[in-house]
Amino acid sequence: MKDAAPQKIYLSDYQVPNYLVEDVHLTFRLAPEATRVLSRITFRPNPDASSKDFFLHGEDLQLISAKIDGAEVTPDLVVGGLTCAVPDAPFVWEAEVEISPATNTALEGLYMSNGMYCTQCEAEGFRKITYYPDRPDVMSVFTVRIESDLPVLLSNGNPVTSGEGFAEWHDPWPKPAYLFALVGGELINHPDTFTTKSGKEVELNIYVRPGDEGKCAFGMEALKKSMVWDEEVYGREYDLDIFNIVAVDDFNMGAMENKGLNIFNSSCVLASAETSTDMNFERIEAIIAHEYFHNWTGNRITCRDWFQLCLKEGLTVYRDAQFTADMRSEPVKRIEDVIALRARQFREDNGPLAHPVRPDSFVEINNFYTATVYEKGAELIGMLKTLVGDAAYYKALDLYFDRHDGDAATIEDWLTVFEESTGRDLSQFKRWYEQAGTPRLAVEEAYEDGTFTLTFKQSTPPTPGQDQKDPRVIPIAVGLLNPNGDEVVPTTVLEMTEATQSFRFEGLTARPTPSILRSFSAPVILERASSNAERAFLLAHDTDPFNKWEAGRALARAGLVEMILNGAAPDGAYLDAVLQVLRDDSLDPAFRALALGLPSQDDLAQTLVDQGHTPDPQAIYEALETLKMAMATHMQDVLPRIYAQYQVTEAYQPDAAQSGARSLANAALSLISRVDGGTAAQAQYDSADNMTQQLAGLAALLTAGKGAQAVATFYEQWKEDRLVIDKWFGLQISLADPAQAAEVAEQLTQHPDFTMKNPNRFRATLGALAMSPAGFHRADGAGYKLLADWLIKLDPLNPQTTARMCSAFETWKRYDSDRQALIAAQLDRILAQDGLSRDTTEMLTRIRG
Ligand code: 0A1
Ligand code: ZN
Repeated sequence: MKDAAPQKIYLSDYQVPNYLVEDVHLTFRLAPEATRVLSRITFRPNPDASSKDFFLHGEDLQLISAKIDGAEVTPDLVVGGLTCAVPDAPFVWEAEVEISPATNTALEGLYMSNGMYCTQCEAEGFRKITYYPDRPDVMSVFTVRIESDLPVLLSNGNPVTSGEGFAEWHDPWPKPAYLFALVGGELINHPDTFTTKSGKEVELNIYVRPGDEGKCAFGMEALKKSMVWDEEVYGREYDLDIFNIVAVDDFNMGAMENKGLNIFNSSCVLASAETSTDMNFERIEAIIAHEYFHNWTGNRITCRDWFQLCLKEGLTVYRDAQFTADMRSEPVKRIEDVIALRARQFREDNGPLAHPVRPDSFVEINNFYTATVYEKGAELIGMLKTLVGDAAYYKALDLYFDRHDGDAATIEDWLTVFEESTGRDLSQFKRWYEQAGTPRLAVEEAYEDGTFTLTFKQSTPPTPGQDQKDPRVIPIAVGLLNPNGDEVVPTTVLEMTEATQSFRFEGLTARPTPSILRSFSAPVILERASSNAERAFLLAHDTDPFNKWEAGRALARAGLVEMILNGAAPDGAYLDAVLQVLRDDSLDPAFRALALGLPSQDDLAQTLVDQGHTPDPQAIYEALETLKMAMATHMQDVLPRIYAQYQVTEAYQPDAAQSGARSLANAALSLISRVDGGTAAQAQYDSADNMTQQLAGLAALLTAGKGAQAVATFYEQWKEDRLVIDKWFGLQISLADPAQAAEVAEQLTQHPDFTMKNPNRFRATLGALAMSPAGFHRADGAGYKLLADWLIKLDPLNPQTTARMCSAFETWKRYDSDRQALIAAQLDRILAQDGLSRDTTEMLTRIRG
């Protein structure tokens, strides 16, 4: 059955399931193009349901036979599944279906990757495996038998028995179908064990393709650290005898928290010093933690329906960020997260794809695994914690785990727990879940007779389908500095609840300089008239590391805007201020590396739009290049000193201290290469014994225009390592001259190693182009056309990845009318394709507006 016209699904239409599932037995007879799936499911009518209609989801299944209580039945095959007459009492449903994993290029349901069978069921992939009520509020215990000659056969839960050609698994914890997983392959195991705080021994395994076994140790350590951390910080223990992780090369997302059997994009778990950068290590540690933490926030307590996705994702992202902050540096993690939030979530919130953290409608749920649901969802948890305080937060979490263990819960359940446990009314806070758009927070200051007054005004621009916004509660962390730079009022959280609200600080002896929104205490855009002198003052004196960094960023941004709009020269005050930071050896090197970073091209484009201008992508690019050159010359005396001082001489470790030192040295190298003709970069490239150093060398060579030879040797050295070759594809495009980026990308799509069947490779190539604004937005439209050509080719194979990449076009309305016309033509060309997927159609229709 093919899909009919895409239907919009509304949160307000939620109905409880008509039938509940007591238990599920599945048998898989694995064969690449003809896998048989036998299901035996005990259903019972739901006493709370108002209808007796029996409907099972099913897609791309060939039904072989069906029985109810042992008697053959002939169900009606309808769009998206089947219906059948059933008894008005508990009954046993049996079905046999045939599916074809080898031809499943969408990577949803059961598919094959390099000869290995694996599954991806979130959000609605289980219906491609067998007929089932594929919705998260139907939870059941699963027993799974896998029949195959492959040596490794895995599913959720604990192993029951295995023998020649089969294995059986039983998962005692009731779960929704989206957490089901199966793996079969010739895999190598990296084993370990963990003893929980109550003394239970857990077997841990990371399964990988032969050849990758040397890249598992870091992931295993990260897993064990995550298990300890969740016990210590949230009191959460692991609940099965075994925890398996499997690495797969072809995967649409980062990783998946299937109960007891996490499946990872190999790029998010495999790590070695030679092949992974410091940034890769940090990300891998965070994703392993994220998936592990889902065992409680997502699996033990799941979501009632997909509108509640942020219930598990916002909370789990928040938890993994806390973990990274504890393992590494809290301020550095916060700055990195805010950079990412602004780059992805603010961008989304400000355009045609804006939606609430808890959306109220969707066509394709896969399109709502967004920065808003994940990252803004996490910001909401952080704000809640700031508002109620740490102790009350953990007390509320204990109540949440106690009360909702085993439930498919809602945001209402979550907020009720906090209301009951803290006595606070959270009805205004709830607006953060319901209203899309980033609030603007304008601030004015007054000082009189020792009293300093801050007056805030909040407003949120309209977003698609939401014209009016109500004021939200905003925690605003503020500190005050006196004129000599000392802090006179330490961080204080102001709780703003009105549209306009003033806060007074009394008993001051001089007009202070405020440091507002410390640690980025709320996901808002602060609008504050400030002078460069004041920014430089905060950069020098603020005790809050986030705002110290933020002041430097604001200073850089202001100077760049002057350069872009008025052809101004680089701002000398900025160059002096950054030089001071660079020289200050008392500051964390990782912080200094971040302070040397500049706002992105995309950030500057949005800044110009906010100031009423139409951004010229090429002018933005050139201003950034000019400023980097000015930094390189202005700091010429200090950079080589920094570069030498922060070389790591000990054996490579991907920890915070070493990676901080390398990030500062490499930030210096990147500037040095602009003035030394690439000499230092070549030396580093030639002598590097780890990927962080080698890739930084290669990047600096490409920036210096001296990369050709290194690009060739790098390929020769790494052509057997697909994750390293992804980097090779991406870097050549993102560091290409914007005038050539589209051609470079196009040539790379002709390279024998390019394949659109692997999402990592596709993203490394076309994604790199889409994320290089000057190249992508080249005035002749070559970037738009190339991306559209490839999205058209990919959509029939992999709708999910195609749809996600459409967001490259989400900012199109900010550009001039020529560019808008070129983009519109490409959007319409894609939309006109016969049989375009529901995923891509929804994304492009929303973007087109
Ligand atoms: N729940 C996973 C992410 C994930 C979501 C959807 C997927 O397929 C559509 C796959 C993975 C996580 O948050 O890690
Ligand atoms: Zn998640």
